[in-house]
Amino acid sequence: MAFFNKILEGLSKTKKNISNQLTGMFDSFTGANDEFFDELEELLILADVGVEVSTDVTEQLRETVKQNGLRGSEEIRQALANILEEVIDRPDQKLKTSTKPSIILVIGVNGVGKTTTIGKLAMKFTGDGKKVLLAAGDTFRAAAAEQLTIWSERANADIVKHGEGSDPASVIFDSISAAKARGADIIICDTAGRLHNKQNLMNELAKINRIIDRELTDADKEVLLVIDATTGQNGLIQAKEFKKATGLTGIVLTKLDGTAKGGIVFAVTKELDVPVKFIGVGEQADDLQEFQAHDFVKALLQ
Ligand SMILES: Nc1nc2c(ncn2[C@@H]2O[C@H](COP(=O)(O)OP(=O)(O)OP(=O)(O)O)[C@@H](O)[C@H]2O)c(=O)[nH]1
Ligand SMILES: [Mg+2]
Repeated sequence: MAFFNKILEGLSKTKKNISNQLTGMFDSFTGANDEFFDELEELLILADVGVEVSTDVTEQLRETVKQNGLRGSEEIRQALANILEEVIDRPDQKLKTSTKPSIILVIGVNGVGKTTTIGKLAMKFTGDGKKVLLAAGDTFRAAAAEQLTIWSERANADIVKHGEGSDPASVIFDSISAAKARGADIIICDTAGRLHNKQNLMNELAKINRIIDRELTDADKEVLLVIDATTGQNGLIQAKEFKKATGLTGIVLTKLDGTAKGGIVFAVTKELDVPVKFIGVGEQADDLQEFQAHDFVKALLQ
């Protein structure tokens, strides 16, 4: 239940938007007519669900209502919940970290919450008794390694860092060697969100990715793209570029506590064809939650 309550709390802004409007819609429900479906579609689009997904969901609901002869607002609301859940429920939602070591590469544009997410993840893993090694792969920004060092101390994790301006790929290489030598369970790699230009960044990430594949061929590898939920559809455009450079295994959607448009969860899953694995609903260590489709939809529609 912790997840559910935390989501409810973290999503209070989102709830004010989608949830209250949906509730309002169902409260003043007079029948599943065109007006009802148009209003629903518009509401979903405004909540960042994305045009395509909003249209799809509305069409599916229309079909379900027709086929099953649904009439009451409660049964229609439940049908909508099922459809929404299906959009974001994926079998690959859980992080794969069973090999020793396994590796998590964390990428995304600057300021989205990569380093904070890494700190939170590190605390989760060390809390579970795992030996964690953090790789300070953001060598571009002066304070980046420092920020990661603070998290490493808090989480009781090892850290490998080089000087500012050094080659990030060599930090990752050294981190992998150190993890093997020290018997670490999980390596979590921080990366820069910004270099001199975007192509540089994409090339750098592709290089890091190749080193990981070469040095840890059989290891479980996660490439997590961090997206700031408050940037809405812009986040999606960035995501497509990152996906091209490295391939992605999952999304971490941060700052859901700061947006009234939680619908981005649906757009991200569908348009990138990648599961949301974690959501961030605040700045504290326990504000990173494993994503659970059922509870998320339940929280939205409550
Ligand atoms: N409200 C809220 N703030 C968050 C969340 N996740 C991260 N932040 C804040 O976002 C800011 C940026 O976080 P960082 O972790 O430094 O972001 P980054 O992606 O590493 O940034 P660069 O290193 O500059 O690329 C910090 O002030 C974090 O505390 C979240 O889920 N909710
Ligand atoms: Mg950072």
